[in-house]
Formats: sequence, structure tokens, C-alpha cells
Amino acid sequence: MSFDFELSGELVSSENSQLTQDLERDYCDLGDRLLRRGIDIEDITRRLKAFRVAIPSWGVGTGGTRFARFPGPGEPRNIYEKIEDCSVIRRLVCSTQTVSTHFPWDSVDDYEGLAELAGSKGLGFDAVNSNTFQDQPGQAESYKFGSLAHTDKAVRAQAIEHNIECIEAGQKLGSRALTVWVGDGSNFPGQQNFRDAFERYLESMAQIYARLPDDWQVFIEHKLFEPAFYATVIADWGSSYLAATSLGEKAKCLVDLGHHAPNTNIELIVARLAHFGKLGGFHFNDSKYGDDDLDSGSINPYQLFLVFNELADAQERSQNDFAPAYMMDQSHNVTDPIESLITSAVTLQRTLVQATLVNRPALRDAQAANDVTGASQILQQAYTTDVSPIAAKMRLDEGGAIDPLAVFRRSEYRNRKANERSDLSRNPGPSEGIV
Ligand code: PSV
Ligand code: MN
Repeated sequence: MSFDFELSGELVSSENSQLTQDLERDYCDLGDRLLRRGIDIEDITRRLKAFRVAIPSWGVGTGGTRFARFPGPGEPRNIYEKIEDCSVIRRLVCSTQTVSTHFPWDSVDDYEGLAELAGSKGLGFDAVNSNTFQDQPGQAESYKFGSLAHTDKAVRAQAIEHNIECIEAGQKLGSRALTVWVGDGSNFPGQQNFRDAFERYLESMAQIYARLPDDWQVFIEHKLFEPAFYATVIADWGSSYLAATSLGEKAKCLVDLGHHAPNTNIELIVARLAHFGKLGGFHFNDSKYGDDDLDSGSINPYQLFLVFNELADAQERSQNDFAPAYMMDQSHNVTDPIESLITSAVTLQRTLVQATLVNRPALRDAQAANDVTGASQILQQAYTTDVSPIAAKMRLDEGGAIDPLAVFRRSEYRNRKANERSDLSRNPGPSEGIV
């Protein structure tokens, strides 16, 4: 099937042709080196081919901080234009075949039409995200003091209803999961009764859960703080796990890498959730201080590798029924959003491959023998292998770009869109709030 991508196949091929010879040589060299470690490079490349990570629809626009937003030229003004941008990313990097939508930012009248348009551009839809952390124009109740955990039943009912509408829209789009992140919590000690607030949250979530179609899941996304600066209702993986467990099998936990206290051992959280069948999915990004939403691997690439290492371990143990939803969640303030998303997707591809290179039997032996240096060296060996030829080869084989960023820049796509998309229209997205 041929897709109506936003970026010409000829450009990709002609740019690739200049790099193909070098790539083949590098791939062959790496193949020889991996063979000496007993690894078949073709097998690794095949595994990477199956990797999928969703693009956040809100990520293709400029984000912003609570201080300012500096939109760039040619930004998408609605979900249709966001789909165009996502199709460019998918064209170049290959692994990003789905889009995760956010409502009401992506609301339209005709979801079947949207699904069809996306399909024609080689895209499907991953989890739908609800938004009860901002007030929308004309909305009856305010979320100033919370949503699903609000003290007022009417506010909770409005938030529940919104989540149900998200499920309905998602059904028409072909999504199979709802991600719920709420900012509910308190800013001052004494403001809220911890226990009652959690109870109200659980009651509201149970009503949403009851409306999930049979083949759907709900992902509970925790976050330590912001906008609640004292205590957040779903602040950590413990609260998320308790909520998911009390709701039922279809409820799972979503790990956004930026939603933890500094130095939290996120890979350990991943191992725990996977162990008990509650790892629903990820929002990949990176951060130095808080929920910075920076490009994946830009601050702490080793942590990202260790997360993927746990995923590889879980994969091996589960014999293939382990399938968390991989999504990115980024906010771009000073970079071109498409360039940042391309960069992150390529980093995720590379990191997945590095984790696949870990010699698991040898690691287990070293662990059993308490060979600490040996065990940590096994991880280091995999992490320090330059696997970029594998990711580039996979992209080449799949019709993508050997060097996606270079092709994107060469395409002049952004300039083209800057002419087509008047910046007078509004771009609904995170920038309108504080997230
Ligand atoms: C909250 O900070 C969050 O990570 C959630 O995933 C939201 O849906 C998203 O960011 C909105 O920007
Ligand atoms: Mn997130």
C-alpha cells in the first residue's frame, strides 16, 4: 500500500543514495564485531523493525513554559495539520506509525474522516488522552480545585463525562486505550484530606473504567508535582499501582520519565510494574530538574538504556505477551518540534538496540556469582556499542531515511508550511495551560 506522505519519496531516496555505500560498509563491520560476541546483526535489525512508538499530537506544536511561549513559523493549527507533520516524522524514521491524541485539543466533528485521512498518510492512533487539568471555554464547572478527585460531585461528573467522550472519540479513531493524567492535589498542608481525595478519584475512575470497551485499557499516569505543589493525588507509581489494581485488569500504569523526583530509579519502577503485569505504557522524554519534557536521551541516556534493559528482560520472561504502549511526550520551546521528535525517535531506536545487545545469560551468571564488576561491564559493553548503523539500516530497508534530520532540513518542509499556515489561527495545546 502506498501512502500519501507529506515528503517526497524521491528526496528520501536521493539523499539516501549518497550515504548507502558507507552505511553498508559500517553495517557489515558492525555485523562482524557482533558476530564475535555471538550476535546475529540481521536478527537485531529485524527486532528493531517491530518497534513502534507513538507521536504525541501536542508535541508537533511549540509547547511553552508558564513564563512564555515562542511559537515558530509553520506550526500546525489543528489536528489535520498535526497529522501532516506526524506523517513527515513517520516517513523519515519509520517507527512512529501512530499518533496519540489529546482532547479537547484535537476535537473534530468527524472522527471517521480523521481516521481515514491519517490512514492515507500511513498513520493510526494510539492512546487518547483526556484533559481535565484546564478549563475550556463555556465549560460549566471549573477544575481549579481538581477534577476526578474534586470535592464537588458536579465537577467530578463533568470530568468523568469528558473521559467517556474521549473513549467514544477514540473508538472512532481506532484507539484502544485511554490515558488519564490529572493535576488534582493540594498546594498547602491541610488543604485536602489525602485519603478522601484518593477515594473520590477511585470512585470517578471506576465510572470511567465501567465504560471501557472490552478490548480497551486505561493507563493511569502519575506525576510527582505540578500543578499541585504540596501533594498530588496520583503522585507516584505506588498510588498509580494501587489505583490500577483496585480498578481491575484493564487498568495499568503509565510511566512518564519526567514525572519522578530527581535521582529516582525509574528502571526499578519499570521492573516492579512489569513483574506484576501493570506496566501499561510510557511517555518517553528526558529531564534534568522536573517535568522538563526534553528530547529522549538528551540528559541521561544511560538511564534510558537501563529502562530499555528492563523492558528487554521483561520481554524475554513474558514470551511475547508483553506489549506496553510506547509513546513520546515532549514539549518544545527552543527547537523545531519535528526535529526534536525525529531526534528522540532515532534515540529510542538506538537505545532499544543497545538493550537488545545485552548478553542476558552472561548477565544472569554474573549476578548469580555476585560478580559485580562483570555484571556491570556486560551492561556497559552493550551501552557503549555504536549501533547507529543498525537503526539506519532498518530505516533504509523500511523506506525511511538513513539520516532523517538531514533529509528533513533539506526538504524545506518547515518553510513550505510557514507559507501555507497562517500564524493568525490558534494552536490549541499545552501552551494554553501550565503543563
Ligand atoms: C502531564 O505533565 C503530561 O505529562 C500528561 O501526559 C499530559 O497529558 C501531557 O503532559 C500534556 O502536556
Ligand atoms: Mn506525560
